[in-house]
Amino acid sequence: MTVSLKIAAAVAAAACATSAYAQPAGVETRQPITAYKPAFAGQTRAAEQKLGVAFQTTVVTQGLQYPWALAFLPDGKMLVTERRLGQLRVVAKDGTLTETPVAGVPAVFSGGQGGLLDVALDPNFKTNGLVYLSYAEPQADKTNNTAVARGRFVDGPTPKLEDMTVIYRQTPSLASPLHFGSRLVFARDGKLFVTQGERSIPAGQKQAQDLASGLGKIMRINPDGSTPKDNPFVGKAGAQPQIWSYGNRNVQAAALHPQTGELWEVEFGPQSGDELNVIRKGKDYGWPTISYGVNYGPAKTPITGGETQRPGMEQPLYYWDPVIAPSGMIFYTGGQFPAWKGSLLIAGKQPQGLPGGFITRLTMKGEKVAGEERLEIPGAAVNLRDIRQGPDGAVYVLKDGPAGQIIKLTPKG
Ligand SMILES: [Ca+2]
Repeated sequence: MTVSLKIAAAVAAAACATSAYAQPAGVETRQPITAYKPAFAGQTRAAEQKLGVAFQTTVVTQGLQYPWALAFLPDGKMLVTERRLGQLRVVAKDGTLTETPVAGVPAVFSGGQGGLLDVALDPNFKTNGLVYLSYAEPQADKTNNTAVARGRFVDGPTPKLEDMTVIYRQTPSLASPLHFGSRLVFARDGKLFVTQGERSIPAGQKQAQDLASGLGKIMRINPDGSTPKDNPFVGKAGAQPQIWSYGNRNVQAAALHPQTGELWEVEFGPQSGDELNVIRKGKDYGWPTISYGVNYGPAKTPITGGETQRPGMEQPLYYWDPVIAPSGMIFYTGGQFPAWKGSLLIAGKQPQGLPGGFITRLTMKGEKVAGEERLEIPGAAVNLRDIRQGPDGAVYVLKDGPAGQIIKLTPKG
């Protein structure tokens, strides 16, 4: 080791010693925003695990406006939501965009984080043609809420959704342009999970702990919108029966675990405190009572009482401080990247001041994060909004913004 390297190592060690806790050599080089201590070893800043998988990126489609979600049709085509325009687009396998957007999509509230959000196919799509959309729904009194509608997809030069029906509406509606969630994930038993937000404003935030409110909850419904009888709060006086979990902040990333079939999610924290959670029946995920984040702004004021743990409230499996802006996740199970098999891939964004979007890759050992890696997506200097595994085993990401793209990752060489 040269003298200069020794000095650099000593300086790095000194920097570590002054931070809130001993940091392993993780991928995160920024200082933590908070001084909070993790509840257990490895809950944040796991060791970096560079698998060194070489991949190339190909732009499949450009000319999308603020794309937010992607679903693969059985024939290899793709459905993509354009959030702000409230449009659903059909993209051919070769990337060609059907010029006419899909007709029959419900009207959306498109301010702030609103618009047309997730798109999901019915598990029996091949026989029933049903497509589900989540979106920010405008109300006549200027309030809005997350909603889910479904209809039968008919493809062609002028594609359409027939018999569109709203199957779920979050209540109460609030006048807020923020925190709509949402992802739509079908469980193996055919039930539909709807992830949501708490609408961000104080009036909504506190309702995340209130079972009489639909804000800050993950819902579980039947595909026709009715309530499964085995939901945890069915029959509990005053509780909304669709609730599966509560105390969730704003969930824009969710996927089923390929082995256990359980719902996993990554939710946005405030200023730091993005979380990875396994979502279990009737559990309280703590927001806004406990959090590893602080309020926005240089004062970093605590959320509620500045607590990170409380009995009866779930700890995240993992958290990020500072944030990674998680919006979309998959467990990779494909054949194109054998080294990534079983990894959790999370779409995100570089922190302010740094160029490029990135995918956070986590190696899981059961419910422990055993290693973290960041995969840079060149040229995507805005949020990556969704990530999906294609039928070909390639990884597809959506680049957000007015010049949105579908970008495909395949092995290099
Ligand atoms: Ca939490």
